[in-house]
Amino acid sequence: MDAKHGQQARWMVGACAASFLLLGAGSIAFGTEQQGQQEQSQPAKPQNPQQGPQQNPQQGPRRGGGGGGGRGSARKPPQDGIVKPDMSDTIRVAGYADNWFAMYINGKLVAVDSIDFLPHNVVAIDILPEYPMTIAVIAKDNADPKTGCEYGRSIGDAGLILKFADGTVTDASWKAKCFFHGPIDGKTDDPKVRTEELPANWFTVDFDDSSWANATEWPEERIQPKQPYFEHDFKGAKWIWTGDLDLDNTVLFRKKVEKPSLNPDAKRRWTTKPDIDTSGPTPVK
Ligand SMILES: [Ca+2]
Ligand SMILES: [Ca+2]
Repeated sequence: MDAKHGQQARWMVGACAASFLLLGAGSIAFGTEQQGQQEQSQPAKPQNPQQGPQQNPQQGPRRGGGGGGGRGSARKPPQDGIVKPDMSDTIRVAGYADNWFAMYINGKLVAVDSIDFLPHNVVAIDILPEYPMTIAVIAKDNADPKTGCEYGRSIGDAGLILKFADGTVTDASWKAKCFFHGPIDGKTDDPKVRTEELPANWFTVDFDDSSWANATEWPEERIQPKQPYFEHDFKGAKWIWTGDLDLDNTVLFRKKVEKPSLNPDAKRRWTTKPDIDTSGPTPVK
C-alpha cells in the first residue's frame, strides 16, 4: 500500500469509527443528541471556561473522560447506582479481516469494514460493553460468488482477528460456520461453489449456535497480514477461520462473553437503555 492509500485508509477508518459511534452506539448517540437539543432549546449562554474545547468529530472520541469535567460532569445523579455512560465506560475494539467483516454486539450492528475488500485495513471503534456480551461477525474472503475464485482463476485465502480492550480476543473458543465454499475441490478450471442461506437472526443473542464447530486458529505466517495489522495492538488474539482458509469464503462467527476477562469483578454502573425506542430498522443482515 502506498502512502496515499494508507492515508486514505486511515482517514476512512477514522471516519468509520466516528460514524459507527453515532450509528451503532445508540445510547451514546442518543445522549449526545439529547444534549444538543437541550443546548439548542435554551438561550445562548456565555461559554463555560471549564468546558473543554468542542471536539472535532473527525478526531474520533475523546478517551478516558472519567466523568471529571467537560460534558461528563453533566451526568445525572446516580439512580440506584446506575448512571448514564460516558466515554470512560467504553472500550476500544480493533479488527482485521482478510478481506472484509461486519460485527454485531448483543444483536446490534456496531461495525462494518468501510473498505470492501482491498486494501486490507484495520477497523478500530469504541463500544459500550454490556455483559453477557454476544459477539456475532460475518467475514468474507474476496471471492467471486459464481466461482469462489479471485483475480480470474486464483484461489484467495482468508482470516479474521479481533481484540477488545476488556481482554476478549478471537481464538478457538469462538464458533464458526461456512456459508459459501468454493471452488469445490479447488478445481479452478471448472469452478463450482456451494452456498447456504444465512439463518435468520444469526446475529441475535438468542440464536442457537450449539451445532456450529469451533473456529480454527491459524498462524500469522499463514495469513500474512498487511501493514495496518502491525500498527495496532492485537497481542494475545489469534487468527481464526474455519478449517479451510482457502475455500471457505463467507463465514459467520459467534462468541458469548460472560464477563470482561481483564476485570471480571467490575460492577456495571451505567445503563445503555435510552429513554425512547431507538431500535429502528437494521441496515445489514
Ligand atoms: Ca477463498
Ligand atoms: Ca483474501
